[in-house]
Amino acid sequence: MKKALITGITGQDGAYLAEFLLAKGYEVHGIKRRTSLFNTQRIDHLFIDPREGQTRFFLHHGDMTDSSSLMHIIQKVQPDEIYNLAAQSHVAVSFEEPEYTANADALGTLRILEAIRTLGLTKQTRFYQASTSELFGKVQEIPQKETTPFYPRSPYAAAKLYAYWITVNYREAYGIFACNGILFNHESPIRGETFVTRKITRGLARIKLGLQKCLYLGNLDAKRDWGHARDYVEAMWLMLQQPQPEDFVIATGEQYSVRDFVNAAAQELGIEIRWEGKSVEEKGFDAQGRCIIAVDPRYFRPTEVETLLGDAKKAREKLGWCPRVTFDELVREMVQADLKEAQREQLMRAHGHTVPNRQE
Ligand code: NDP
Ligand code: GDR
Repeated sequence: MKKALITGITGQDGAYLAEFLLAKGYEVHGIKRRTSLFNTQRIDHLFIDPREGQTRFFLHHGDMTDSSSLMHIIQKVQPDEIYNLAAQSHVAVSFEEPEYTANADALGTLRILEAIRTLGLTKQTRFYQASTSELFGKVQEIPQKETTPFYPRSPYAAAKLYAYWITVNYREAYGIFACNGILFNHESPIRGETFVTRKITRGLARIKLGLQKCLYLGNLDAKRDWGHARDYVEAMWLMLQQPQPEDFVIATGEQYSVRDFVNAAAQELGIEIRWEGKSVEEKGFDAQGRCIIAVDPRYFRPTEVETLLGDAKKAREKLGWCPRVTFDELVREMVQADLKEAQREQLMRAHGHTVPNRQE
């Protein structure tokens, strides 16, 4: 039985990847960090207490900023594959916490690679690094592919740039089977609530049910290439099954603006939006003339990535990978899940329960 170790298992991709690998018959180990409240909601359905039944799913406490925990876990598990998904992954937050972001995202990657090397696992353990389309930042070529020059535009992207190159370097220097997946944005119903897609589907679903008045957003003109996380974790696995370690762009090849995403989600909910104004003054009104979308400059970034569009030709040809879920299907799945969530919230309120009114 193959053993996989996933850092960032409690995140969106970690949850989908764990499910995927368990279905493939792997023994799956995950690293979670200690938090004062439970942080395992996305993977609770996979957990079986080993004292109560047979399981192939194990969690270990560790942190990307703590070499000793990483070293200890890797030594104990002796994994065939490591998927390094853990990161401070929010671009806007990285401007507020640049040093921590560099520590977790850049040095954290080095710590794992060093553990593989010093534990003598260079021939045994294959390594996947969660690289990102944010590396392209201020784009130098359209669409972006593996050979497009990088131009990071945030502390997050700069940290990921280090992680990208240290992965390449450990591959070349020590012969580690190490791959960078340069993944474009991928979303799902379990996407973090503060990323723009989930913020939109959750916000509009709550507006539809009268739980929220207005959704405040930043740059509506930003364009992204959005896919579904379930499709993208399969590409991670495929990269580690190849005869040679290589880096791959994973993307849909289709691009939409944040405003397009709002329109698509609103349509799915039967909300008609009329847009008025430009830039910071832009607003979206519903059929009753109520302002339900407004721009809040608080969400603008000091340096923005305006447009990203990927070309996944290499992945198509070498991995046989292509996305299955279309943009409309992605939006529909997210909207329907958030509508259910909002209905649950509405019911709780109707029965007198106190529900926090969390809005980003
Ligand atoms: P999430 O933000 O959903 O998950 C991040 C994970 O990393 C969580 O499990 C989080 O733990 C964990 N983590 C954060 N800091 C630390 C730390 N110091 N030590 C240990 N664990 C830590 O991200 P996604 O699942 O969306 O993304 C997975 C990876 O892929 C990330 O590296 C991201 O940067 C990258 N990526 C994502 C893309 C996307 O569109 N989703 C596109 C390209 C790259 P906790 O749950 O406790 O917060
Ligand atoms: P991104 O995702 O920065 O691409 O990083 P995010 O959803 O945060 O932003 C996408 C674009 O939407 C604009 N935007 C807003 N963003 C947020 N979060 N909130 C808003 O209110 C808002 N309004 C407009 C942003 O300015 C941006 O242009 C994600 C993360 O998952 C990274 O970890 C990953 O590496 C990249 O995708 C690929």
